[in-house]
Amino acid sequence: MQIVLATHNAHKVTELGAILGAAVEGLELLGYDGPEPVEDGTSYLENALIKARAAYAHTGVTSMADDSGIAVEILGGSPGIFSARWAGGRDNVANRQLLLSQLGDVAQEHRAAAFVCTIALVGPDGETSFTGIWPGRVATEEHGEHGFGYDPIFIPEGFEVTAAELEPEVKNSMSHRALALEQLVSYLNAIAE
Ligand code: ITT
Repeated sequence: MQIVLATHNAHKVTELGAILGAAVEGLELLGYDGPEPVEDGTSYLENALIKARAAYAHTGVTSMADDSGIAVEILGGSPGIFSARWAGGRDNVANRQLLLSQLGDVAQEHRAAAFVCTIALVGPDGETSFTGIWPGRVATEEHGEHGFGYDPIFIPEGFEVTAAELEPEVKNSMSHRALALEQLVSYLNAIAE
């Protein structure tokens, strides 16, 4: 079954491919020349559906989109769906620095956060979606070189290092993205039977 991965984020393409154990192709590689959807939804699900519907409408191929972010408890769930542009642009370094400064010297026990990933699948059989949540806390400073986005300031539950200090295989075995994708794979296997 061919599935278009409706994302321009190369890190998502790499992680989804590694989790699936298969080569997956994002929009760039496919030479996508369709319209860019406006992500103006009010939830991860709405935004994931906006991206997957746009890719399916243009390509006619079953399309999968990932909308994700980091939700910080003491900030009422922010940045949440605004994670990509938290500092105004699409600058990961600025996003991380802003979040660290917003938390300041808040104590460890009040720095709870979670990565959230909703994957939407849109195709001729309709629409479905799956969500994965990876709990942890926000670090006080950046550590690690792996991963992307907020990984250098996210300490997953059960660890004392950031997600960016974990080997990619470790992150990909337990992340919000892995949890959402596992459900999607089970769904695809079930409907293929
Ligand atoms: P597409 O919309 O093209 O898929 P995007 O990067 O704009 O790419 P989102 O709108 O879903 O994707 O924004 C996701 C934000 O959450 C962005 O700031 C990421 O850096 C961050 N994020 C998502 N998953 C992450 C992960 O596994 N590790 C670190 N940061 C992550």
